[in-house]
Amino acid sequence: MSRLVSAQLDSYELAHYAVEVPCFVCDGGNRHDAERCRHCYAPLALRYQVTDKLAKSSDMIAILGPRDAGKTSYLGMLCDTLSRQSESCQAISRGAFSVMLQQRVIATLTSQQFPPHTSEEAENWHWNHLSITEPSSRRQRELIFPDMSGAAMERELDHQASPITRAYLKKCSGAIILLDTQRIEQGDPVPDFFAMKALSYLGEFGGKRREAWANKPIAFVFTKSDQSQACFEAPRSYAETHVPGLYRRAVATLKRSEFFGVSVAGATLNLEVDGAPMSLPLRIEPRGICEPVTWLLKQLR
Ligand SMILES: Nc1nc2c(ncn2[C@@H]2O[C@H](COP(=O)(O)OP(=O)(O)OP(=O)(O)O)[C@@H](O)[C@H]2O)c(=O)[nH]1
Ligand SMILES: [Mg+2]
Repeated sequence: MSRLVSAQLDSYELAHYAVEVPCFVCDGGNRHDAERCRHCYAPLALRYQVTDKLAKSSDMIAILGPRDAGKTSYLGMLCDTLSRQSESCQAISRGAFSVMLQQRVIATLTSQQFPPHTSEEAENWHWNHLSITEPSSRRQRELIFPDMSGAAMERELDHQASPITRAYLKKCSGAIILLDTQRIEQGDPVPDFFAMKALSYLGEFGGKRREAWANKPIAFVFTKSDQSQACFEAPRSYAETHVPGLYRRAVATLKRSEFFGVSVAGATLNLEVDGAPMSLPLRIEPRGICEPVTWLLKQLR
């Protein structure tokens, strides 16, 4: 019997590590086998998905809103509605990571709770990559957006410190800015101030005409509009009356903007648990969920 054994030489595998894979979001270099970008923590799979032969033209959308604005609830419901409906826009999630947000949000809502706060750590954020078909035009488009933490975003707007956030916002083709109707109804000026700060921040990105935010479409979405019938029925005049600072700025500086009312819950139960306010959805009754995205898609043509 021979004492010789044959061992496979795997050193050629190391050659892969000599070539960096650029992240789709921030263009930072990464190892080919990394799951998330080591700079901005976006899934590296996005890079492969937007360049494979299945890919159609893809746009990144910025989703901006302060903490508790209703981003996670809205985005989870949006992905779920788009993936189920057959008449208007239909969406297919690209990559298993794109189903996570939808799955988590629907699971918490069906257990009659709202989703927990999004972690401030970017490595825990859910990213969505949707391939959307509009049956009327049979056009296909891909939208990519993260569900970011409102607290992290508020910090970013106040300090404007992160080059990665700037790189991400520069690459976005449009934005959805969320305003909390419940807070507006309570006379709280935070939603108005946050949206005005976000517009000022975006306005600072100069560059070529196509890159300037004044020319990009921005949808202002009043979340929790189950709290005000007026907001749901006439969101533009609601904005003029209740968030006048933002309304004037949007009309004066943006070429393409629109206002929408959306809600995920039909009715909520507001409690106080250990001195902290808590809200539970009594009924899941999504309204106006797809309209902001349908409008954005039309603007992106
Ligand atoms: N009435 C009503 N309340 C809602 C609705 N959607 C969300 N909420 C309330 O808003 C809270 C925050 O919702 P989230 O979706 O977690 O908000 P968020 O913007 O993701 O918050 P952060 O992750 O902290 O940035 C929930 O806990 C609910 O109390 C809605 O459609 N109607
Ligand atoms: Mg959230």
